[in-house]
Amino acid sequence: MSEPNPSLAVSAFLFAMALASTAQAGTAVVVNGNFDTSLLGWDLSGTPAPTWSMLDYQNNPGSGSALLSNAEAQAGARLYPLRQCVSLATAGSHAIEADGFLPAGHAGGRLVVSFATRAVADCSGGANSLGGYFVQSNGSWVHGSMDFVVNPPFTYLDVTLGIEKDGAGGLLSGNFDAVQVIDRERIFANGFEVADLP
Ligand SMILES: [Ca+2]
Repeated sequence: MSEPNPSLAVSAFLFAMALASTAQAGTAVVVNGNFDTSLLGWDLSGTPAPTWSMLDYQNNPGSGSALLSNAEAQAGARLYPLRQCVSLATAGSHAIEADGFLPAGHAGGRLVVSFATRAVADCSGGANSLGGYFVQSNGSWVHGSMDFVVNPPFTYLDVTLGIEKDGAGGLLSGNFDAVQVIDRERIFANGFEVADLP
């Protein structure tokens, strides 16, 4: 399914760097989930292809987002233009979060976050925990989150970001930003929650 990717080596490097920098921060590793300057680290597919956008979910001038498009002829079509296989450091309770934006007054449709835990490092093979959720937006950024459990050896998370269009024809485009996986076990272990109590 994947085509040869010249940025694979760079992605692997960034992945290793991200792993080193966030291993103790209570979050698992999504590479370039904030889309600061590009879509590096994500596998792209579909036509029109996803592109990088200057629009950031917090209006950060130093970051952007991923712009997904759906121009399918048939009604009710769902595409998954972005995918990433994430290696999770630990088992147990996690959450996958993302922020999404669709323009005000857009044709019917929504953004979609789907996930599955898998046992193989390239996210091939069967799934264990799986699920997903819609991000319904109409002119403002909307936050989405869903909990899931990692059961060894299914410690690789297959993350796909999609866009679903209700009508036939036309074009629906929307943005994803701030895609992250929260390691809830690690957060509890480090006492971050306790520190936040009054
Ligand atoms: Ca961003």
